[in-house]
Amino acid sequence: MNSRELSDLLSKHENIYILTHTLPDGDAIGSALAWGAALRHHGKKVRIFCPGVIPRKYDFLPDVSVIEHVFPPAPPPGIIFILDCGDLDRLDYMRDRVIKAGIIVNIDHHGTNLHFGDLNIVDTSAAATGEIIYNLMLQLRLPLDFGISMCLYAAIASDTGSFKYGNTTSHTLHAAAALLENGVDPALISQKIFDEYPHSTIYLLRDALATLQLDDTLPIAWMNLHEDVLDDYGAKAEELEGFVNYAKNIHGIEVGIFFYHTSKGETKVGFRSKTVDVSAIAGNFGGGGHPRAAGCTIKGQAGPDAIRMVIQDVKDTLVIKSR
Ligand SMILES: [Mn+2]
Repeated sequence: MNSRELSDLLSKHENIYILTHTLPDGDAIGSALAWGAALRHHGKKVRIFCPGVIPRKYDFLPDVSVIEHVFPPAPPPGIIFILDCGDLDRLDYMRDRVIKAGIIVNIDHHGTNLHFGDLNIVDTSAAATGEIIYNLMLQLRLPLDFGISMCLYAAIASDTGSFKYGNTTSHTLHAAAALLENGVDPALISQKIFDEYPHSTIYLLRDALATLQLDDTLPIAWMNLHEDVLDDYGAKAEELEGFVNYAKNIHGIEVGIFFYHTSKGETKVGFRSKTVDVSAIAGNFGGGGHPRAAGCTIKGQAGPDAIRMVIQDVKDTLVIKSR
């Protein structure tokens, strides 16, 4: 049982380092803050790290300002919790320091998780890492106060698209119900996470939709944007989150793809699908994720060639699937 090993480990260590992934989403941030608060209340010395800017829409989460962006070169020994990361590359520039820093506990729900930890708590049936943290807190009898409940609710609401996606299970809803009983305001959280955006976001969306293309024969739709456009509007890359769904949600489309060409000369690709396993397609390009939501980065290519290469791979996958 994972929780037994985990509680043994926790009884032996005072210093706790919690990390989550680059381009953090609500699950990454909410899970890390909740787990951090739970262990801090349990008497541990906790530090939380993220190799990326925390989007401003999460400013309402308690203690979000404690998240640090530089991992120390030689921190006092302790337990390193890596949350919501399928592989260590998701730690971006922090990776090399982190893997030398101590015992790694990998807590994640991605089907593509590489089990890189000394202890791996990987539950692919969980809708969110926040749902796993919720389970662990019950198993370890750690109290769920209002702040922790809010962070966990934000985490679970994020990864389920407000309980709309197929990953939502009865257990997910039981967890959410328990969090609401602790006083969480679901309307406030969905407004903060889903329903508010800066002016720049809507201009970016307009420009992205102007590039929308549908394949002539196969149910694939895609859009692209270049980082230069973001600079024009003073926008941040995090504002692109969710754009890919406009392609996927088109009636009759199976796979929606969003291509983001960076000034560094690479293309970040986001896939969403209705039934096709896009984590396998992302995997062909060194990426990963979930069957219905995945991503990869094409290094050294930021233009039509990257798009052609990926679209061809998606087409091949759909043709093989239809046979
Ligand atoms: Mn997640």
